[in-house]
Amino acid sequence: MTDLTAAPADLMIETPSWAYGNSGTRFKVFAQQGVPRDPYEKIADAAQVHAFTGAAPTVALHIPWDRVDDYAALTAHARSLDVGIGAINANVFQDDDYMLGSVTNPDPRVRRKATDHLLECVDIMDATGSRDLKLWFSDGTNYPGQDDIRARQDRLAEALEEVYARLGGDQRILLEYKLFEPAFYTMDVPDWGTSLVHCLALGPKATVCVDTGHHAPGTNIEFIVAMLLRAGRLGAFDFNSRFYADDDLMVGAADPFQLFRIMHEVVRGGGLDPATGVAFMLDQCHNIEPKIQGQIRSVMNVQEATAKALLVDAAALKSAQETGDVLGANAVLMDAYNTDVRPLLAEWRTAKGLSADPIAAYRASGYFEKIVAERVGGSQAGWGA
Ligand code: PSV
Ligand code: MN
Ligand code: MN
Repeated sequence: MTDLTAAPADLMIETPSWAYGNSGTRFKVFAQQGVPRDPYEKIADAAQVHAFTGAAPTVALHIPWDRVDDYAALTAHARSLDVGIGAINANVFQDDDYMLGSVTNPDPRVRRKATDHLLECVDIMDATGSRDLKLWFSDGTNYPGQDDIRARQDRLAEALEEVYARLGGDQRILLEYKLFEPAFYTMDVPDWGTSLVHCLALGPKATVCVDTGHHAPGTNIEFIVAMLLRAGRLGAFDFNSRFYADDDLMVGAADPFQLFRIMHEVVRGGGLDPATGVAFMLDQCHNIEPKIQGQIRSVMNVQEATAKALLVDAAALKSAQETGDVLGANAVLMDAYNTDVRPLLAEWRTAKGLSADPIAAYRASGYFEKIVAERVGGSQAGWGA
């Protein structure tokens, strides 16, 4: 059996700057107390998640939501709080110019503007030391015939090629896909197949980002994970959970068994080895729950699913599979899933000098009361829906 005391602990999870700001739906963005007023304060909140979990050492930025004048100063601020800047997420979906698309827009002027923004994001990666450029395009069409489906793919490929050529030595593109929303007829990158085709054409520094909320209901996400790991192109996860669509709820809240199955394939495919290059990120909004605690809970949920996946008796599973023991093989997985790993994770935390109960420790720390007193007029995450 795997050494449970080491591995889930080594899994590092990136938190998103936008999770700390106010968020909501198209109906209402609820203002919470103490939310950050700028990227510096978002990073300070992310540092709290790391301080109490020991497992969230980086924070992803979204540009322009997190645009600042001096990225070296922002990076130094993060360092001073014992965290680093993670992926740079490019936002080419909020300008009026992008109504008919960004890099796939029929208008070359808009395409130029969008590609320039992606290039600016690589400049920011240079300044912050970030490895990953995360690209999600809201581009698509609402009506049959609205635009040429194939020409849009050509425009997308052209923009990606230009950005890929600009990447530095160890920098990567993470190309995220999404089935629908905001476009309802076609999305230009609707699924992992489309993302993979573009990544393969670009080269080894282009990999797929699997956002767990971006599939049709019932999609077997662990199968996608297995395929991408096999192809060496699983670059990242955007973890969240969903009941219906892109709900962006806390990962492991809606379907912890699915998260376990995903992490089982990650373990099976060597995805916990940092050399495989899989980045584990959260992409969530905490519309009604306290945000820092929501992030801490999410990190713990990923750790629990990972610990259970590491408990799978690989030798017993292989033997059952090879002998056609259907029920035996399934039992191996279910035994691991049904194990309560919380005491083991509590032990691991204590051994690392962390509190066995990160949420209780955070609540007792007084940080929330401090930010409520200090921060007046916190800002929206940038993401109203
Ligand atoms: C789009 O739905 C998405 O998943 C992308 O990752 C965006 O960057 C993010 O959400 C914004 O919340
Ligand atoms: Mn996402
Ligand atoms: Mn999403």
